[in-house]
Amino acid sequence: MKKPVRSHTLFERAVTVLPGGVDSPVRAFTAVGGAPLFMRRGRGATIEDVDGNRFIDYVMSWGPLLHGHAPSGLIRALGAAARRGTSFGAPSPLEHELGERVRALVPSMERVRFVSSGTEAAMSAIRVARAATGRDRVVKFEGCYHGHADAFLAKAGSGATTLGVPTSPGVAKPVAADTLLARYNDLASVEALFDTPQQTIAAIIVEPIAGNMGVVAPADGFLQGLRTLATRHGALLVFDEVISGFRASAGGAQAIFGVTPDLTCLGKIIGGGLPVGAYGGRADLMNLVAPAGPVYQAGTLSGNPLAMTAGLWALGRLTPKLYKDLARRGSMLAAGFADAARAARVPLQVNAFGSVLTPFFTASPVRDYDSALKADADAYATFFRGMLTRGVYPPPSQFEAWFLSAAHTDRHIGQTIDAARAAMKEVSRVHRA
Ligand code: KE4
Repeated sequence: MKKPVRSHTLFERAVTVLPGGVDSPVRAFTAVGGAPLFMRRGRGATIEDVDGNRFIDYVMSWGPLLHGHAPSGLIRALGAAARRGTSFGAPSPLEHELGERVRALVPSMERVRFVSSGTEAAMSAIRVARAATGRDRVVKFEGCYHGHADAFLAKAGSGATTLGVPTSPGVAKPVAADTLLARYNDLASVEALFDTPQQTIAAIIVEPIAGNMGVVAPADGFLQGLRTLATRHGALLVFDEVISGFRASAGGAQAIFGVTPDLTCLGKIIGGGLPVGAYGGRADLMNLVAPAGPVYQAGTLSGNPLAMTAGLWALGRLTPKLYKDLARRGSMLAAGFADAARAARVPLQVNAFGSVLTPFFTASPVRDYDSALKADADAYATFFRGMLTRGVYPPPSQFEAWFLSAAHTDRHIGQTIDAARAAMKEVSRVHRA
C-alpha cells in the first residue's frame, strides 16, 4: 500500500472547512486511529483512494450499493435521467412507480412517502405514530441507531428512571425524556416500560436485524414478541429497515421473520446510491400525512427524478440468485474470519446475517449492546489497519456492519480471508492477553 500522502494533505485542508474534516463522523477513522483515506473512484467491489491504492470495499457507502459501485446500467440510466432534468419540485411519474415497486416488495407499506435520508424516514414515522396514538413516548433499543433526529439521540437515564437522557449536547432534555430505552433481544425490558397505568407509549422502533452495534440478529420470538406487546398496549410497531430493507431479502427482514410492522423506515438501497429514504405502512396511518392529513412533513428534493431513477434501477434487479450468492459469500467470509482467528488464537465472535457481518473481538457471544461493548475495539483497530495495508477496506469501527454486494466475487472473498489470516496474527502479537 502506497503511503496515503495525498489523503493526509487533503485531510489537513478539509478540517479547515468541514467539522472534523468529514460530513459524517464515522468516516473520520476516530475509532481506529489515523487520518481517513480520501476516495476518488469506486468500481464494482473495489474502491480507490487519491494515492492510487485500491481496496476490496466492505463499507460500500454503508449499505446502499447492493449492486456494487457505479454499475454501468445505472450510470446509463442516470445520464439519460439527468439530461431530462434532475429535480422539478413537482410530481413526476417515477415517484409513484417506485412507490408501487416498494409496495410490491414490502406489502405492509400500503402507502409510501419518499424523503432524502434514513433519518428523515425514521423521524417522520415517529411523528405519524405520535399523531395516530395521541401519545408522546417512544421505545428504542440500546445500540440501535435510527439517524440523528433529537428523539433518537437518547440513552438510558440513571437506573431508577427509565426516561432517556441526551447522548448529545443540543438535544433538549424533555425530548430525550420521551425516549425510553430497552435492551435488544430482551422482551422483559420492553414489557417493564409498558408497566405503567398511563398508556403513554406511541411506538416501539427497532432495527429488526440490528446493524449499528455491529450485526446482531433478533433472538427467536423477539420480533413477534414486540408485535404482541405493541398491539396489546395500543402502540405502533415501527421497523427501521434502512439497512435490512432489500438487503436481508427482497422484502426485508419482515418478510424473513413473518412479522408485520405498522410502519417501516427505508433508506440506503432504495436510492441505489443516491439520497433516498422512505417511510410507509398502513394506509389509515399514512393518510394522516400532509396533504392527505394533518401531519406535516415535506422536502425540497423528496422524490426527485434522478434519485427515483436510481431507486427504480436498484429495486428492479432483486433476483433470488442475488440473495443466494450474497448469503453464500457472506457465510464464506464469516467462516474465513473465524478460521483465521482460531489459527491466530484470537478470541472472535462473527455475527453474520446474509450479506452483512461483524467480527467482534471478544470470546463471549454478542446478542445485545452490553455484550457488544465487551469487544476489544483496540484489537479491531489493529485488525482494521492490517486489512487496509493488505488491500481490504473494512468499516472503520468495531460497532458497524461489513457490507457485501453483488459485485463481490469468490475471488474477492478469498483475497479478504488471506488478508485476515495475516492481520489476525498481528492482532495476536499486539494484543495477546
Ligand atoms: P441516514 O440519515 O444516515 O441516511 O440513515 C440513518 C439510519 C437510520 N437507520 C439505520 C438502521 C441506519 O443504519 C442509519 C444510518 N446508518 C449509518 C451506518 N451505521 C450511516 C453511516 C453514517 O452515519 O455515516
